[in-house]
Amino acid sequence: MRLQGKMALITGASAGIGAATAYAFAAEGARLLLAARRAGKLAEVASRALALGARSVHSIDLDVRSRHAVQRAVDELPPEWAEIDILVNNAGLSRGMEKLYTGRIEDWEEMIDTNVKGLLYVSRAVVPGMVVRRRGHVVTLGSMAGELVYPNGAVYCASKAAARAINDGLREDLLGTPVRVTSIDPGLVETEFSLVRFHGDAGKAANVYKGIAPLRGEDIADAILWAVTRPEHVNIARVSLTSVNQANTLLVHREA
Ligand code: NDP
Ligand code: 8X3
Repeated sequence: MRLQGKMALITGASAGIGAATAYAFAAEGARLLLAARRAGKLAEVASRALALGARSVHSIDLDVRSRHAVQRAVDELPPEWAEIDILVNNAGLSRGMEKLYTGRIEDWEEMIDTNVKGLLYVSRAVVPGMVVRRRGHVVTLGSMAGELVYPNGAVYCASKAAARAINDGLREDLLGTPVRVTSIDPGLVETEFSLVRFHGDAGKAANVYKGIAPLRGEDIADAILWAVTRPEHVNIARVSLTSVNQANTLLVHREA
């Protein structure tokens, strides 16, 4: 029960890493504020989190791309949900695998609006309260893709390189406060990520993980839980993790 008395906002909690993090935090007795666009999926995650031990759960239907909706959602939280101790900036996606000179501009906009602008909007809305209360921890999902660009993925990789810079900048700007800032940078994790990337093409999505033992959402949740349960004077700047079959974004070993 290492998160008893703590309240966490998890964006993108309706699937994948966000849902797994909700379950991991629930098992440690946290109060959970879950945000995403698919209310039905969020309700399923909420009820499982309660069954796993979450002290209480409050769900918000939120599109992080909408600056005003994000600020309104945070401003209008019921008083008992207003004091966020842990923010997990997880909402994010990739769209398409295309050469830069032929890529769909709509895909680029969706990635940049979600992964970069959404990250900024949520952080801008939540972090001031942490500074005033003199407690808080911001955990952002970066990616190996933010460290090493792979072909046909320039815009997604650029969005994660931006997340890395934002995270580092936030840590610098919070120096002198007790608020901690952590980047979690995974390699391939089997979630809905590739299904979303390929606009629902399940065959293409399955090929991404073919012949490897990919990371699971639970593995990433475990790293997040570790980072947020260190002693209060310890700031984990970055956790970089891959499956044993992956060395970096360009080098993956697949069994025949
Ligand atoms: P999933 O597709 O399984 O989950 C993505 C989550 O983000 C969903 O809950 C989705 O909810 C939410 N989301 C997407 N767009 C928005 C939006 N505009 N507003 C609010 N919520 C949104 O993917 P993952 O769990 O794998 O991805 C989570 C994070 O981890 C992302 O930031 C991703 O870039 C990062 N990551 C993933 C890796 C992987 O290989 N899977 C590796 C490295 C990093 P809904 O659709 O209901 O809004
Ligand atoms: C997700 C990992 O390599 O599919 O950030 O881009 S990868």
